[in-house]
Amino acid sequence: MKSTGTRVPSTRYRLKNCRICGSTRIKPFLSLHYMPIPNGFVPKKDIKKKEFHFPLKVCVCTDCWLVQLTHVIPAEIMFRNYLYIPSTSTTVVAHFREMADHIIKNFNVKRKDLVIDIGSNDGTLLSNFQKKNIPVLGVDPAENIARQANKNGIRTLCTFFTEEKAQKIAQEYGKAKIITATNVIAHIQDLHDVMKGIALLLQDNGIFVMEAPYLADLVERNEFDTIYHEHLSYFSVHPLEVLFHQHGLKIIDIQKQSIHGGSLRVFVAKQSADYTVHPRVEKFLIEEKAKNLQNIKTYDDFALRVKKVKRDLLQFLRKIRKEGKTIIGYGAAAKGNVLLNYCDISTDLLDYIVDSIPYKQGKYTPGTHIPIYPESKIVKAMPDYTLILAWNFADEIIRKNQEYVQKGGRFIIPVPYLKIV
Ligand code: DWN
Repeated sequence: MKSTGTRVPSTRYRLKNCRICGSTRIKPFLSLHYMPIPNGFVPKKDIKKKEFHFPLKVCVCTDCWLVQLTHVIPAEIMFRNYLYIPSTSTTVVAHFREMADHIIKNFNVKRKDLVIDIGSNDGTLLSNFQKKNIPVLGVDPAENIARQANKNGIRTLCTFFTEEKAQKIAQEYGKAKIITATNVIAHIQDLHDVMKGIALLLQDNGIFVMEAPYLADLVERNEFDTIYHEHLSYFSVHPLEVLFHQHGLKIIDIQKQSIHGGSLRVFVAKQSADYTVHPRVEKFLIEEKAKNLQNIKTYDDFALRVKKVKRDLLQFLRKIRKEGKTIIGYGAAAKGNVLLNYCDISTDLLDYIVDSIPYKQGKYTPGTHIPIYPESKIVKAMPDYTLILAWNFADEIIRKNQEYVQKGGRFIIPVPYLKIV
């Protein structure tokens, strides 16, 4: 059953003010209880070592309506040796190719322009600009991944992005025509420091392009397992507008993206820059009001649905287990670790998990200590059911496992509601 991690007192790391507007009117609405850090995979040799569990709770600021974590775990604990590699997914590789092509075409990026990616990971996004002879620079704090990116030929600084670091980059490399940040702004503790850095590093007609999971999708699709210690903020357009305006920036366009369970791609320029604001921006703001994202009842109702998702999943897993069925997990994702720990699912229900990332294979999941094997195990072992923990890649995973399906294997998708395929 669930490992008894060492609980860090809930008085530590507690948020006192909204991270965008500073308000103290922040209302908690969902607790996922105590949780290990989501990418804290455990090597076999450390399986008996102390594992710290931190409170995982979300609250909403009733002034700027930013949804955010109530406890902030220091970035040093989470990002110095990081195990998430985007290039393991063909979905993500294709997504980044389309993103780079869109930016180059729509903002007339030339071979003299510098493109900087904050949280550049293994350089997958930047490689698309570099292939077109556009100068690139990655910035990522994970030593293991920055080393890999440099080996891949993507110039990468191994550091957290801060205002001070942005000054140094501007002096050494010049100002950027494009700054990108995909699935990283939500991870940032001091949003104002990073925004100051972006504002000073951007050329006057430069564009900042950020992508982040969209709060409206998270709430509508019950994507509670995307709430984890890496993600400090859960963005909607309204609080982003509040944030950007504080730093002389403006949203000029927004695109909805299906990646990671539903994301926003937000295009930002300096308020002084000569870009018109696309009508889509106002449309998003109107839709958010219509979806009651600025109404506390929306979040209380979401919390009730999360409890139903947990109940339904556990009932089904226990039922088939009792019938003697074999069940495994697919995708040792950070979100998967949240679901497993919140639902208290361990080797009592899942025999093991398969995953494509070599860094994770041979390790155990944090908190629940389920062993992780290469994907090839699934067809050899032919478990009766496979719970897709990386449900944001369900199509890609099912597509690549047709032999398992044809031999009678069944997939379980846990969110937005329990589905057996
Ligand atoms: O914001 C973040 C999102 C974008 O990615 C980061 N904080 C961390 C990370 O979250 P995650 O760990 O939930 O990421 P993924 O990409 O949803 O996890 C997918 C997992 O599934 C990876 O460990 C790789 C694995 N996988 C697999 O085994 N076979 C993925 C695919 C597509 C596959 O075919």
